[in-house]
Amino acid sequence: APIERTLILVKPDGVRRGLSGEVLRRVEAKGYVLAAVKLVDADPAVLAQHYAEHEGKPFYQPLVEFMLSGKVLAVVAEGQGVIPGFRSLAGATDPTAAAPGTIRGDLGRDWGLKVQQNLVHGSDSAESATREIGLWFPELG
Ligand code: YYY
Ligand code: MG
Repeated sequence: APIERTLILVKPDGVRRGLSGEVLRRVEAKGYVLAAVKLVDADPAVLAQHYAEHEGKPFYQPLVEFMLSGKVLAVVAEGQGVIPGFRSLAGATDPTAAAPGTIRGDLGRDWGLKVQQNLVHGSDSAESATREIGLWFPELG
């Protein structure tokens, strides 16, 4: 089987708080390999496609605005089981509920108001990973 790859984003809250390195450290410590890393200003068209499944939900517009509020670190990581593996490292979507030991559980600073500020994104399936890597890293195609 080809090496499994996932798309990781360190969101603007994580970049602003200087946690990019801490996220990459946890990914590498787990044994995953960094295949591509770049710091970007998210393209609104890429974001719209990235979050297409959430269009129309109440949190969609604030989420997109938040993702445009600062730099995003886009990462392709690879390794056996990296798609569910990074979701485990990230922890639950809501940092207030995320378990200790996870990125969101250890480092999250949300107290119920801004679930979108949960530091990281990780692809949720092989199909999502392929799609999202194509969106954020068209040059890898
Ligand atoms: O995959 P994951 O990031 O854990 O959560 P999703 O359900 O895909 O939602 C994407 C993104 O949207 C989430 O990371 C934060 C934000 N969000 C929100 O602001 N409010 C919600 N009630 C649900 C999700
Ligand atoms: Mg998701």
